[in-house]
Amino acid sequence: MTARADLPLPSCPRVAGIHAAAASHEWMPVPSTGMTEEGVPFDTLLVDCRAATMVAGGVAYGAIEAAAVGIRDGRIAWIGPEADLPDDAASAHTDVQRLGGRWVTPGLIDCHTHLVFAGDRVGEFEARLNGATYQEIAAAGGGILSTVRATRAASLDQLIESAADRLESLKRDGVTTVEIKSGYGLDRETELKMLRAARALEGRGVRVTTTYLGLHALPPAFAGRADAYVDHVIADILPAVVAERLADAVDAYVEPIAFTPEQAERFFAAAAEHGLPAKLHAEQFSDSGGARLATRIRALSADHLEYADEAAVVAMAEAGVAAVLLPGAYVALRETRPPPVDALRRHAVAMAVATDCNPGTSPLTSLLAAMNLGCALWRLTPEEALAGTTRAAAQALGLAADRGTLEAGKRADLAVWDVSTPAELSYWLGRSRLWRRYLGGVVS
Ligand code: DI6
Ligand code: FE
Repeated sequence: MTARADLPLPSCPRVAGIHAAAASHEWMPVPSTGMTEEGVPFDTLLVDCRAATMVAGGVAYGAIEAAAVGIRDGRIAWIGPEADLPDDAASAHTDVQRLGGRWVTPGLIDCHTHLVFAGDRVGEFEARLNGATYQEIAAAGGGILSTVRATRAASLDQLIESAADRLESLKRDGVTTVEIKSGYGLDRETELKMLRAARALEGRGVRVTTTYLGLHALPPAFAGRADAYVDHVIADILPAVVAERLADAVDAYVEPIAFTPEQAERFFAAAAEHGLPAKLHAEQFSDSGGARLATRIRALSADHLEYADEAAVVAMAEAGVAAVLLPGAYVALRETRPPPVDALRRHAVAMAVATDCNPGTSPLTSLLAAMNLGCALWRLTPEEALAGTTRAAAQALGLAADRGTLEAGKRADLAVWDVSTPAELSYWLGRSRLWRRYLGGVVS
């Protein structure tokens, strides 16, 4: 195959006009940089399909009826109405695939998970239904700490295999990128083991981004010495994570039962010196200032947000911090205070939706179910729910330039669905209509 870098850039005057059209959100074929229109056919050409591009600002879902998608070198090289395909789009070497009129969307992105852990918390689930609260269980040494004990005891392979099983369930929902956090180790060895397990899952037909959740809970060895634990994380664990390049971002749990904004800020400042962006568990059970911290340090996202007020939302909008909504935890904990969806919408904060898959508060392994719950519980529109697992989820990971919409230049990570409209993705509860997934243009 010809190396893309060797190709001359197009001197075609149409390119400037085409980009201007894209900026005004009209749908036109947009050649990616480096694409020539003469003699460079696509590796793969998808035709006879409808595309929900999820590009914002135009028609609903950024939809293109009778669409075609040209793929080269694992990326989308062209997308538009099939009738506008360039004449030289296909050669004898192009794999032309007819999709039978099905809908193509960006591959889904689960941007907040704790997929790697050992054991389960079924007993706690029962205890909560018998009246105990999550906070009481945590205070009594259960909760996160019980998963920490199980995760410390597990081997690397056990962590990989148990997470791979949950990952298969996400893949059946069309997920092509998953974020995975550590945070059930609370010591150097186990945090590194969790992150290595997460990285190992990259070979299993998805792209993985990893987050070092350095401040999740206080380990018993540091009881009553939270600041000393933060010092330890900064001095001893974070540098080891960085040395092995095991994390793409860092996270902290800001709550009265976990860490203060000041402690989180100290950790985030240290991570920033290593070039790692921040994400936060913020305002899940109380208004503790997590969202305001997220805006102050320009975090990628603030996640949960049930107790965030409008002022926090305004600050998030100004700072470009994405909101990540986690209906699984809300349902599992039988919460009744919804996140401020209306304010987020009015102030145009990107709203992602994720599973928060974890053994304690969100034993949810279906991103499509999270979309349905976001609609049913909080009145997201089905279009917002799909944007929440594509465009907004990419933003929450700092990957908006690379994936999350169907646009020339982005990765050809796609999901193809047997649905009549993209709204149907949010309509079913517990049913995936996935027909096929592409990762880098290859059926996977
Ligand atoms: N994400 C978390 O990390 C915590 N809550 C949440 O939604 C605690 C998870 C746990 O209890 O294991
Ligand atoms: Fe979480």
